[in-house]
Amino acid sequence: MIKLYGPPMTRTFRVMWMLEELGVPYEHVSFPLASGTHKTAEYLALNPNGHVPTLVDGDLVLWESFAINMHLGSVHGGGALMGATPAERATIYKWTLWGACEVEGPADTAGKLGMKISKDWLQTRYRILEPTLERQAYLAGANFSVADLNVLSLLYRPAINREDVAALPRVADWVQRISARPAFQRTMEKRK
Ligand SMILES: N[C@@H](CCC(=O)N[C@@H](CS)C(=O)NCC(=O)O)C(=O)O
Repeated sequence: MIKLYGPPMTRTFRVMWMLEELGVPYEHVSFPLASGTHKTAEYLALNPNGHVPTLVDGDLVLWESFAINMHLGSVHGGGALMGATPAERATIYKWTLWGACEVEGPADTAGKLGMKISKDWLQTRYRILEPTLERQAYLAGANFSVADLNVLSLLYRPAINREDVAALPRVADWVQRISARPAFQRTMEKRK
């Protein structure tokens, strides 16, 4: 059985949500970060970064939450969440890397330097989503995909305030539609 390490209030949340969307059973090894479990030799053997989440799927040990989600989307649920065509799959990579490189990375670095990211900065980033969501219902096309899950999960990081996208109509509507998904709601319950 798949094993997922990490507490729900971290990026582990997005992997829990992905597993819930796919209906894949898993063993959840949760611990408070304050326990330092993710810095023990045993854990570092799985993930030398000493970060969460880590996923163990048979012989495969994976870290990097977005990579984990793309792996899960490729091997489970008939690949339905990883795009129907090579172009959709490439678009999923695009949005996922955009989330990591253009939003989460800079926001985390700012936090580590004791800087608070501004509403303007966040809006500039999220405004990028508007034209795509004007043309189509979801980031990679007509259907919900890993791209939506990965990018929306950014808005559930404590450093990023969801209210900041309220002025972007298409993004706000997309947030509302996706947050209403039963798998998302079930995962939020587990986060409490
Ligand atoms: N890029 C990595 C970042 C992982 C990461 O920084 N996780 C945080 C929790 S959200 C963590 O492990 N923090 C504890 C620490 O750095 O000691 C990913 O997406 O998985």
